Amino acid sequence: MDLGLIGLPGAGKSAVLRLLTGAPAGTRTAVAQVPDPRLDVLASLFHPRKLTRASIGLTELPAFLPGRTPRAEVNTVLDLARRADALMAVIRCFRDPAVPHPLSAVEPERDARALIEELILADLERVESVAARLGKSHARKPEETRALEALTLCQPVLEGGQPLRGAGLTEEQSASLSGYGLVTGKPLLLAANLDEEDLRGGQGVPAPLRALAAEAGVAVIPFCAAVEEEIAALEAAERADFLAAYGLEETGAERLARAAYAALGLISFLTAGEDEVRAWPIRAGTRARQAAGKVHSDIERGFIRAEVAGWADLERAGSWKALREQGRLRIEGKDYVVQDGDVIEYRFNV
Ligand SMILES: Nc1nc2c(ncn2[C@@H]2O[C@H](COP(=O)(O)OP(=O)(O)OP(=O)(O)O)[C@@H](O)[C@H]2O)c(=O)[nH]1
Ligand SMILES: [Mg+2]
Repeated sequence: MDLGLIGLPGAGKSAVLRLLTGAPAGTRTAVAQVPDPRLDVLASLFHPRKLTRASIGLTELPAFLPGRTPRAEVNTVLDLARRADALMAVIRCFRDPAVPHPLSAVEPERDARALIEELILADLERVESVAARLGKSHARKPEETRALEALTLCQPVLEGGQPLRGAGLTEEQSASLSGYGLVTGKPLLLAANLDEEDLRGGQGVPAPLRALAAEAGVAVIPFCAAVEEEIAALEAAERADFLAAYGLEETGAERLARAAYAALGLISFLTAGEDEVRAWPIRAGTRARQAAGKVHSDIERGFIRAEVAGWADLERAGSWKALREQGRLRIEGKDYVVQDGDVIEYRFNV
């Protein structure tokens, strides 16, 4: 699963990529591990040889200035955005005059709105052209007829300046459009790159940006790239003190990675043993047998049952054995809908 980072020039996209992935400057695509304190708890119980976190791909898309960047360049960015599973728009909120803003004044709400409108416009153009082409076609395939019906629903939504995300398309309608490269149906997150003072003073996300996010129905995650760089350079012990001084429980990089994971529609089930403690990304709603296939296709094929514990129950019990003795281990069948934070031991036949 891949997250595309979009934004105006100098908003802090590269900083986000660097902070979440640890990749050296200049890298445009890298893998971010998703922080999960539950894994650390399990690791302290099982002392595994290996700890494997869930990961997501991050790609920095080239910057563009809505309304100014030539159309062909914007289209290149949009093509990259179409390949992402979700988008994170990095919005400059920090004022530092040493870093010039391409539109001179720092106005986060304007930048975010311009990006959102650009994406809506791109979809509208696409919807119009595809609908026109399919409408004229005399040899329309059944799936094209379904797509045309869905496009007819999309057009007024986009014309009204709204993204397809909240348009109430059924899963079937969305699926019929999946090959047409629409971007506003993808999950979107705003990452507000704040000034250090705003982070410390607790002012947080500027009110107009917050209002826009609420209006657009998207989450906005505050962080400060400059502060994050400082935190990244600290030892673990110093890090906790540093965060406490800001009144924070986790770093901005952790918040961003977690929000991205959630935006991608992913949750984790966990496996724990002496060999490995690991988080497995699945889509919310995945059933036990299908989830088993993530671990190994043999387990999916030979599935007998899943032995499931909430990670917190396992922590309280201290071991699988104690948990079993206390009768708190749940036995679930193939159709059990796996929950975030379930620790699972699969029983299977090969
Ligand atoms: N003062 C301050 N400067 C920042 C902050 N975040 C980023 N910068 C600076 O802003 C500049 C741009 O940051 P980048 O992360 O390169 O931004 P970008 O969006 O990748 O920029 P382009 O790829 O050139 O469009 C760099 O000089 C950063 O050091 C911040 O929180 N505070
Ligand atoms: Mg960059």
